[in-house]
Amino acid sequence: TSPRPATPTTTPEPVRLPDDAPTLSDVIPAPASVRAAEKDNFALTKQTVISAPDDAKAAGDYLADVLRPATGFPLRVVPGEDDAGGIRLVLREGGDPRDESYRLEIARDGVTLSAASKDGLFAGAHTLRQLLPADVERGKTVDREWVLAGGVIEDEPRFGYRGAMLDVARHFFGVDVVKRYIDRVAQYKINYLHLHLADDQGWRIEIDGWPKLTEVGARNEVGGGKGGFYTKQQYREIVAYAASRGVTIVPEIDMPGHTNAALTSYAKLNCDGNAPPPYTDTKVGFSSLCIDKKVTYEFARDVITQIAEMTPGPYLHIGGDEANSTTDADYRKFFDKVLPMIVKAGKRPIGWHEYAKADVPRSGVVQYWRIETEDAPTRRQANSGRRVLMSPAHRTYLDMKYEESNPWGNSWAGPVDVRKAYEWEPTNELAGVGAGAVLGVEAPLWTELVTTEDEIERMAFPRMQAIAEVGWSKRTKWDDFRERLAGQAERMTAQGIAFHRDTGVPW
Ligand code: TNX
Repeated sequence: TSPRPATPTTTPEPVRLPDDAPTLSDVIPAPASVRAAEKDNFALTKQTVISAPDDAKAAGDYLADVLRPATGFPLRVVPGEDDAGGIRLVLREGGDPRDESYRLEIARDGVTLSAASKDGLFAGAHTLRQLLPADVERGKTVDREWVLAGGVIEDEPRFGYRGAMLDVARHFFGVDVVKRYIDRVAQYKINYLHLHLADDQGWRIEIDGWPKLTEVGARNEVGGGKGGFYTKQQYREIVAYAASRGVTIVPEIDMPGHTNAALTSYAKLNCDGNAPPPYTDTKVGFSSLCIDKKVTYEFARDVITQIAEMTPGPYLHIGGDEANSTTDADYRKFFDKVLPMIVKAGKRPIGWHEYAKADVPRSGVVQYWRIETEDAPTRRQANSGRRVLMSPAHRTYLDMKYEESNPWGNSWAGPVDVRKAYEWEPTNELAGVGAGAVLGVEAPLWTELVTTEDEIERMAFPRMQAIAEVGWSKRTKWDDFRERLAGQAERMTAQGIAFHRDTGVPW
C-alpha cells in the first residue's frame, strides 16, 4: 500500500474575536460543558458551505435560514462531506432519536456539529446561532466580520420536554404571529409549542363535518373582537414551520368544560338542545359538554381523530381543567370514553392535572398548573408511572404580572418576576413528584388580557429564557443567569421583540 499523498494543509491564520461577539459561556440555556480555545476562532465568509447529509438537512437548512439575511452570504447547504473548511453537521449512526445531546467544535479550519439525532442537531444549531453577534438577528445585510469564538461545547438537556403554550382561543392570533413566536422560543431550545385551540370564547380549528365550529364558534373572542381560526391547511403549515425550527406542536382541545364556543355552534351538543349565546367575558368553569348524549362522543371522536391525523408529534392535549359544571362522576364517565379515543388515534394524552382523578392511560401525561405543593391525584398518577409536566402558575404563568406595580397581567398567582420564574426546582415543587416523574416544564401564556403581538412578547420575554434554562440546564445560578440574560437584550432588540426590562436584570 502506498502512503496517501499529504493534502496540503492551509490552516487559516488565527482571527480576532470582535468585541461584540458572544463567548461560549454566554449562551442561554447554559450548556453542560464549555472549553474555550482562543486561537480557534472561526470566521464565516461568503465561501462558507454548510454540509448536512440526509437527516441532518433540516438543521442545516435552519442554520442557513437564520444566518443568511444578515451575513448576506450564500451559505449553500450541501449533502456531501465538506472539506473546504465550512460548517459540518454530522448525524451519528444508530443513535437514539430522543437523545438531544450534541457536540459543537469550533476550530480555525472549520466547525463540526455532531449529534445522535435530528433534535440534537437542532439544539446545537440554536447554540451556534447565539454565538454570532446580535447583528445576525437584524434581518437585513450588515457589512461586518462574522466570527465564532473557538472551542468545544458538549451539551445535553436535563428534561426532554421544554414547552411554551399560546392561548389562541381567548384572543385569536394568525399564522404569522404563531410562526414568529415559534422562531423566538425555539432559539432558547424550547422544543414543544402547545396551542390552546378551543375555549369558551372561541373555536380555532377547522373540523370536517362540523362546519359551524368555524362559521359560528370562531367568530368571537374576549372583548367581542372578530376572532378567527386556522384552516386545516394553515394548521399543517404551522406544524411544518415548527418542525423546521426543531419544535413539535401539541394541539389542545379543552373538554368537557371550557366548551361554550362549541356549545354555541351546535344546539345538539347541549343537554337541553338550546345553544347558549357566544361568550366574550373572562370567567371560567360555567360550560360543559353533555355527558349523557351520544352525539358528544361522535363530536369528540371526530375532533380527536382529525387533529391527530394532522399532528405528527406524539401528544394530544385534552384539557380537562376547571370543569366546575360537570359532576365528578360525569367527569370520569366522560374521560373513560374519550381518553381511549386519543390512544386509539396513536397519541399520548396530556391533560391539566384535574384529569388525574380520571383513569389516565399508561402513556398519559399530567400537566400540573396550580401553586399548591400537594395534589393527591397527581401524586397518585406519578406513583403509578405517569409523567408530570410542570407548569406551576407562580413560576411559569406568563399571563401573570411581573411586579405588583406593573399594570400588565393577571394577579391570582403573581407577581412572577424573572427571578421567580428562574429560581425553582421542578422535581421539588410538588410532593411525591420527583425526578423520575417529571417530564419537563412548560410556560403557558393565557390571553384573556393579551391582544397584540407586542403584548405576547412583553409577557413572554424574558421569562421564557428563565423557563427554558430551568428545563435544559442541570446547574442554574441566578447571579450568572441574570448577566447572560442582560446579554440577550441586543439580540431581542435586533429581532424586534418588545421584551420587558425586568428590574432584577442588569440590562
Ligand atoms: C386558569 S390554568 C386557567 C385558564 C385561565 C388562567 C388564567 C388553567 C388550566 N386554566 O383557563 O386562562 O387560569 O391565568
